[in-house]
Amino acid sequence: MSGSIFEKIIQREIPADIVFEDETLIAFRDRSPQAPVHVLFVPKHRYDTLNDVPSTEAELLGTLMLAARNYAQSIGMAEDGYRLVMNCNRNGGQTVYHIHLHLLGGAPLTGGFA
Ligand code: DGP
Repeated sequence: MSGSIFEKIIQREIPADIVFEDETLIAFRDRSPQAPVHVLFVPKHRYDTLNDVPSTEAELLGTLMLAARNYAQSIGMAEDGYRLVMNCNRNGGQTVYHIHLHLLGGAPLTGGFA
């Protein structure tokens, strides 16, 4: 399959507002923010959906969550709270087929998130 839009961001082929990066993942602001803070945490190794992640990669999923938690803490958002979301496939509202964790916060979040 051809490169995902997020692989293009990782490769610096298209611009993004990157807030964190290490050898495992990259985090950048969502281009269509659904909250005052809306950052995507994306593993550099691509899996199309959560369904494709083998159980041997449990650590990768934990790493994504902890990176999002750490970022929320670093910007002073953790005490007030935030939401983490990973959409899967059509009914989950997934539009980019390269797994990513949404971090949403900065204001009270009411209702759902799609
Ligand atoms: P999801 O619906 O869970 O697949 O979320 C995909 C998100 O990715 C969506 O909120 C919009 C965001 N997005 C899509 N393309 C780009 C892009 O090129 N740059 C940035 N920064 N965000 C993007």
